[in-house]
Amino acid sequence: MSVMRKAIFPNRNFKILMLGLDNAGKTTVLYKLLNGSPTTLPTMGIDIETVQLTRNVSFTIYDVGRQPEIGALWADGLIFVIDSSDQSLFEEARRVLWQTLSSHDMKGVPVVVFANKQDLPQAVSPLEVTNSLRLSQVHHRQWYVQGTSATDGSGLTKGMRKLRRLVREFQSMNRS
Ligand SMILES: Nc1nc2c(ncn2[C@@H]2O[C@H](COP(=O)(O)OP(=O)(O)O)[C@@H](O)[C@H]2O)c(=O)[nH]1
Ligand SMILES: [Mg+2]
Repeated sequence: MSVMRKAIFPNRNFKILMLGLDNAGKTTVLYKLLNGSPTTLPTMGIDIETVQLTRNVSFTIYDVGRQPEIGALWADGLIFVIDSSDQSLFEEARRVLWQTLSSHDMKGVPVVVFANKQDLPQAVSPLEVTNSLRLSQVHHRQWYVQGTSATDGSGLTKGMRKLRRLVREFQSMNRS
């Protein structure tokens, strides 16, 4: 897994922001991504979590409600984690996602949604999550929805690779 991570983000510093409602699965995602890493985690799950995912990739997690000033939302890429098994929270999740995307610092920044907890029987499909978040109305940025199960790790590598690709495209567009 750590070799995999190096392959995903070589040669450059990236700041990835991971956002989502409390209980969506953010900390679990991070632990899974860090699994096998020589990095020792600092206190997790208490304050804002920032870790060095690889030498080049820093990962910052915000539970909603603990967000910093809007200017601190700058990132190269956004991961939005949603609990696909709890539809009662979809509207709140949508509000938070759209509010985040409206931040000036997030302008054009690609977003990959982790439609998490796909292992649960009551989970809705990534397509239904896409519709609930109204992603078809997101313009002027690349987005992608990846079904994940953070507890067993499925979908995480695929989602990270997709994010890597979108971030690179975004950066090459901005440079030219
Ligand atoms: N079944 C299932 N449970 C999950 C999954 N991801 C996270 N959880 C559980 O959901 C709860 C909240 O996860 P956590 O990572 O703390 O969420 P956070 O508040 O977003 O950091 C924990 O009990 C996790 O074990 C998943 O993919 N499937
Ligand atoms: Mg957490």
